[in-house]
Amino acid sequence: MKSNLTSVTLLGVPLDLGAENLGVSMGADTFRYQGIVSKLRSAGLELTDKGNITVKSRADVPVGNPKLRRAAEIIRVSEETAKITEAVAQKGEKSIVLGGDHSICLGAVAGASVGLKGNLGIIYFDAHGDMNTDQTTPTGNIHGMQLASLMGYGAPELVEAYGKSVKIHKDNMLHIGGCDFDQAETDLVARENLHTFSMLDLLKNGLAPLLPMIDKLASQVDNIWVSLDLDAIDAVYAPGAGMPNKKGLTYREIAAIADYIGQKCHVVGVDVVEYNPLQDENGKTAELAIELIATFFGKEYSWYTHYLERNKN
Ligand SMILES: [Mn+2]
Repeated sequence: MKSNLTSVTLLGVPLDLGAENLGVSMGADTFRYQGIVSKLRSAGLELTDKGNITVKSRADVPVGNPKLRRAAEIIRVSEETAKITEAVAQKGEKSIVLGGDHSICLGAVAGASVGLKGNLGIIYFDAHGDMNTDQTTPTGNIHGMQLASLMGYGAPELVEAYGKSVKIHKDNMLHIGGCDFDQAETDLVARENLHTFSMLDLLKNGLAPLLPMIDKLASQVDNIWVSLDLDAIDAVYAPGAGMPNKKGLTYREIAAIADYIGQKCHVVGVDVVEYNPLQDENGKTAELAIELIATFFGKEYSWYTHYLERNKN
């Protein structure tokens, strides 16, 4: 019985200092209110809720360097997060990390990478590139920089958070759902030959070219982290995003991609970020996120599975 269960640690990081007041600091606790723990347990994950990392409130955190706003507290929180995801990864177990804004991904992935000695790739769903650096950022907000930082590009204090190693080798990154890259991000992708599958790629060619990209990543590394910015999903399905997106992935697209990842990849961690409960509609964004987390781990949670469960007899 127990062998069918997957041990997973759930952690909340109510950090919104990487962005400008997007209402995302309540994300993790709202997921709990929505029943994430019992719902994922019902999908077959042996979940332990570790609670939240403590984060200073915005009023108590100086902006500091305008090109790396509030970096000191973000790095402190990242390192606290990383200690936990490192320990989980070392035990061969899995993590779910709930934001917060997308800068929480920096520590979550850094810890998992250190715990797995760098044998980790990332599949990164986002409308935006999140590949600015302190040199290129138009805003100074760190939630637009962590993907670059994880690959070793940008300010040393972010790149070297939780150890000097490059956390994700650039060939082991796959970005999906982009529709709003800054020019500097487009330039970085071209210069470094980074792997991206944009909304334009999807509209031109359908999902067919994405599947071998996922297969290739899964053949290069033993472990995959999935980072889900809810703004990758169309606002019709995910209105509760920090920056709702009218050009995003539809339900059937994100569900199909998640299903493929769940079948083909050894997913060791998932973060879900930029959830703004104030903009959600009847909790439907949270419900979709819970379903997608289960799917990334190769499990099933949806109204349909519960319908089947209830009608078993
Ligand atoms: Mn993002």
